[in-house]
Amino acid sequence: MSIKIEKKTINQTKEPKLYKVYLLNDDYTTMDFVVEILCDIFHKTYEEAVEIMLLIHNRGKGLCGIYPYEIAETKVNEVHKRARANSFPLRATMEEE
Ligand code: TYC
Repeated sequence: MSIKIEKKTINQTKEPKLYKVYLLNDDYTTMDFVVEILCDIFHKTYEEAVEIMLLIHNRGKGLCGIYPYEIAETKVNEVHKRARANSFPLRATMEEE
């Protein structure tokens, strides 16, 4: 008598890689503008936005959100477009999680 053991793959669906989006500090972008970006593009509350902005100001960079590749890329582009339109040098970066 033999016992058959069937190997079954429980979950073959692959999760998409996620990317962290950061804002970087600089000496020229106003604090108010960064707070506005965090509220409008990253959907933070005003209080969260102020906290993240101050962290960036004090430590050099700060995490704004974690997204699939294309959404992260769109956020970075939106930040740069809006910064350029307002003549600020504000930069965003993305890193694989
Ligand atoms: N350091 C800027 C200032 O003193 C404020 C600032 C905060 C700029 C966060 C960019 O991502 C940034 N006006």
